[in-house]
Amino acid sequence: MPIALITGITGQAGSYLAEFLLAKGYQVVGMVRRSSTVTYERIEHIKHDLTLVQGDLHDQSSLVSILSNYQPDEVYNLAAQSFVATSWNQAVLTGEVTALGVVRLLEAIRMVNPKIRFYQASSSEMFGRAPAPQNETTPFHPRSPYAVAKVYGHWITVNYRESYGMFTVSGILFNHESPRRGIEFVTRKISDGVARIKLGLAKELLLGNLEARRDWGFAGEYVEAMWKMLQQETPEDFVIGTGVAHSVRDFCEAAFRYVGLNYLDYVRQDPRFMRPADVDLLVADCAKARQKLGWMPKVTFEELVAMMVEADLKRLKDAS
Ligand code: NAP
Ligand code: F7E
Repeated sequence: MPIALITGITGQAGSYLAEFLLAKGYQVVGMVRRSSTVTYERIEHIKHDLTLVQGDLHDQSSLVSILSNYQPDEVYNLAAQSFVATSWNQAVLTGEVTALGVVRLLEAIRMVNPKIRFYQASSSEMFGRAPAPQNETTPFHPRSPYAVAKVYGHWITVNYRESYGMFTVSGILFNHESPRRGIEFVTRKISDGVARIKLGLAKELLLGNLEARRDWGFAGEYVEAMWKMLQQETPEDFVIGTGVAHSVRDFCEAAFRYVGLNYLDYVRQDPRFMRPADVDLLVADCAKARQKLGWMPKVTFEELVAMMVEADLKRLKDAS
């Protein structure tokens, strides 16, 4: 039975990846950090099939002992301070976890077993201002402390491959969303806001930049691409997205329309949600993933919006 270690297993993508690998017959070891409250909401339904171990990307020795104790064949590094807006308020912490956390894990792998296959969760945010569509050869122009940290994570992953011949790959994923998305990210903030307004629990929805355009796909499908990257004969980096961009305004329009409302009656702009520097347009050219991995997303933008609004309506109705 192959063994996979997932850091960030309690996060959105980690929970889908764990489900996917369990279905493939893996023993899934999940690294969780100690906190005063339990953060297993996204993995509660599969918790008994997982091996959960305490560790933290800040703590090198915890990484070494997890790798030594469980001897994984594959490591998926999904842990990060992943919220872009927070990265301006906690720039040093973001660098510690999202950048240096990667090299701590790579060093631990190099020391314990350099044959382990390693996946790094890189991000389309690294492209920032680079002209769209973006692919594996597009130069980076990061626009936030988060994106800068991810650029370090990307290049150190490439560097360990080139320096030590290790099987390390960087998956450059564009925004992926789902009903399990953190509530502060814009898609989930909108789906939750729409559901609250529809159910009479809120009157308005406060947002920042409505014109930013993103390539939004369904997280449940993107985890297969991560796994496929580690099954290749040679390690290479891949861009993963849908190839279609929509604005935050489009997302609002579609989500409110889904429940029979007009977003213009409820959405207000609030400067508190504007960023010091934003990214205007990200859209993936994922021709390489299509050709080499045979990976293609199926869930459309409209289906994603509907899935997220439905899930929030159900959650809020069940809670009332
Ligand atoms: P997420 O929901 O924010 O999950 C982040 C995970 O990292 C959580 O499990 C969190 O644990 C863990 N974590 C944070 N700091 C840690 C630390 N110091 N040590 C160990 N674990 C720590 O993120 P996601 O959306 O699933 O994204 C997964 C990865 O892909 C992240 O690296 C993100 O930056 C990257 N990425 C995401 C997207 C996207 O659109 N979602 C696109 C490209 C790349 P707690 O539960 O304890 O907080
Ligand atoms: O913002 C705008 C905001 O926070 C998207 C992370 O998973 O994907 C994610 O980063 C856009 C930005 O995601 C609000 O200014 C407007 O232009 O949902 P977001 P993100 O910054 O794209 C990448 C690929 C990652 O790697 C990251 O880890 O929406 N926006 N009004 C708003 N954003 C938020 N959060 N809240 C608002 O009220």
